Parts: sequence; C-alpha cells; structure tokens
Amino acid sequence: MPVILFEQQDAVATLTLNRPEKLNAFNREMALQLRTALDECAFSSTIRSVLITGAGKGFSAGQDLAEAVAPNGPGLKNILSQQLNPLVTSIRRLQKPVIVAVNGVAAGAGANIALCGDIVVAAASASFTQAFSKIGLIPDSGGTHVLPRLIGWQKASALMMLGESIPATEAERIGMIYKVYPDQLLIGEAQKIALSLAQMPTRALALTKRALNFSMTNNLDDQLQLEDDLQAMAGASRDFAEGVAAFMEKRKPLFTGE
Ligand code: LHQ
Repeated sequence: MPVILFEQQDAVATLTLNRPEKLNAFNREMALQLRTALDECAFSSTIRSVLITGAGKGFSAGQDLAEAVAPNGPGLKNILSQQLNPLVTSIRRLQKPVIVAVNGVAAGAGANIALCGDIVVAAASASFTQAFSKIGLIPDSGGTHVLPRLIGWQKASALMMLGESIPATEAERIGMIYKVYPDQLLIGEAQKIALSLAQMPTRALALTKRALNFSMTNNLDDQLQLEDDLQAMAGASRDFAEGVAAFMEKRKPLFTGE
C-alpha cells in the first residue's frame, strides 16, 4: 500500500497519511511521497483545494523515531532539511487552500505540520502534543514560528516545555484550530469545507494565503503595500468580474479560479 493515498473528487484532492500501524509517523518515504503529492496538487489545473487527513486512529505521531536513530538512517539534520521542512514550505506556499482534518493524535512534527493548514479541524477525540521536550528535542516543523502566533507566547511556551497533550476541544477554545466535530462527522464536514472552498474564487484565496504568510513578519506599512499589490491582482481576475456581475444580476456566481 502507498504510504500516501491520493484521491481526487471533483476539484478536491484528498491526501491521506497511510502508516496507521505506526500512527502515521513520518518516515522518509511518507514525507517524500506527501511532498510529491502536494507538488501534483500545485501543478494540477483541476484541483482547487486540498484536504489532508490520517488513516486509522491517529493523525500523525510525528517523526518516525526508529528512523531518527537508525545507524544507517538519514540523520537528524537531513530529516529536517530534506523531509519535514519542505512539507511545511510546500503547504504554506501551495497556492490553493489546504484543509487539515486531524482524526486522532497529532504529536511532535505531526502536530506542527497539521497546524500549517489554512483551515484545521479535528475530531472530538483528537489531541495535540508538542511531544519534543519529552525526548530532549526542540519543537520543529515550524512550530516555534506558528504556535505562538496562533495561541500567544505564554500558552505556546508552556505547551512546548511541558509537552502536555491537549484535547481538540481545548485546542479549539484557545484558537489553535478552527473547529471540532464529533468523530463520525469529521471527514464529511472537512470534505464539505474543501468542496465549498474549491467552488470559491480560489485565485483570491491563494492571494489571501500569501498575504497571511507575510503578515507573520511584515510591519503594518509593508502589509498595507502588499495588500495593495495583491488586491490589484485579485481585481484583475475573472472571478472578480464574475462575482460583481453575479451580484448585480442577482444570480449565483460561477467561479473558475481564474
Ligand atoms: C511510533 C511513533 C513514532 C515511530 C508511535 N515513531 N513509531 C525531528 C528531527 C529528528 C528526529 C526526531 O524528530 C523530529 C520531529 C518530531 O516529530 S519529534 C517527536 C516524535 N514523536 C513523539 O515523540 C511521539 C511518540 N509517540 C508517542 O508518544 C505515542 O505513540 C502517542 C502518545 C503519540 C500515542 O500513544 P498510543 O496511542 O498509546 O500509541 P502507541 O504508543 O502504542 O503507538 C502505536 C504504534 O505506533 C507503536 O508501534 P508498535 O509496533 O509498538 O505497536 C508505536 O511504537 C508506534 N509509534 N509514535 N513517533
């Protein structure tokens, strides 16, 4: 079985992490296959949104620790530079919305890769753990960048140092994720979100994502300038013309992502 399942339905691609017996821990093969799948989503003209989830009872238990310490394994530095970091940049740079449906435990790099999604939803039984401190590592996969911005410095610092597991409901309450659904509804609700995004003006959504990426580091003046530039691009899109025309004509718009 492939370690990443790739399915396309309508304009939505679903990528499923598929090492359920290891709680979808990332080994080299799974990281490289996920990156290839994300590249395929980027280049496809028929895919307009991407859903990432996990097979079995977990979302991902982070880096495969057996591989991390294997004498002939890739080694810690290569794991980050070749396997995990490129996933973070692929998700954040993908010019299409990425929805992450966290179906169970998300630990270590598994949690931080999930949190790179544009919209992160979770099953009520899911949990999030910055597991790194428990094994003498620092949080990686963008966690030290993203988590304090999501939930504030103090809570991020405590979660990273204590390595405590928090339930999905608490993650939603503190703004780490968007929404929690009952377990049996998660995938259906995530698919609805992905489908509705795929039918929206996806060019503008991609530009929104770009603006949000820069908002992490820009000052207000630079961000206002960026909004000017990106809005000019959105304003030149076919979808903007269609959106306004449909509004004027009191009909439903038909967006194509152009
Ligand atoms: C695993 C893993 C796992 C391998 C469960 N690896 N097999 C970056 C750079 C370089 C090096 C290292 O890491 C990183 C980034 C990171 O992600 S560091 C953080 C790595 N992750 C962890 O430390 C979490 C380790 N896992 C756990 O603490 C538990 O498995 C959790 C709390 C996630 C779930 O516990 P349970 O529900 O009780 O499941 P389990 O422990 O029984 O796991 C099921 C199986 O999955 C089991 O295999 P086995 O053959 O014994 O049935 C585990 O060994 C395997 N597994 N996580 N990360």
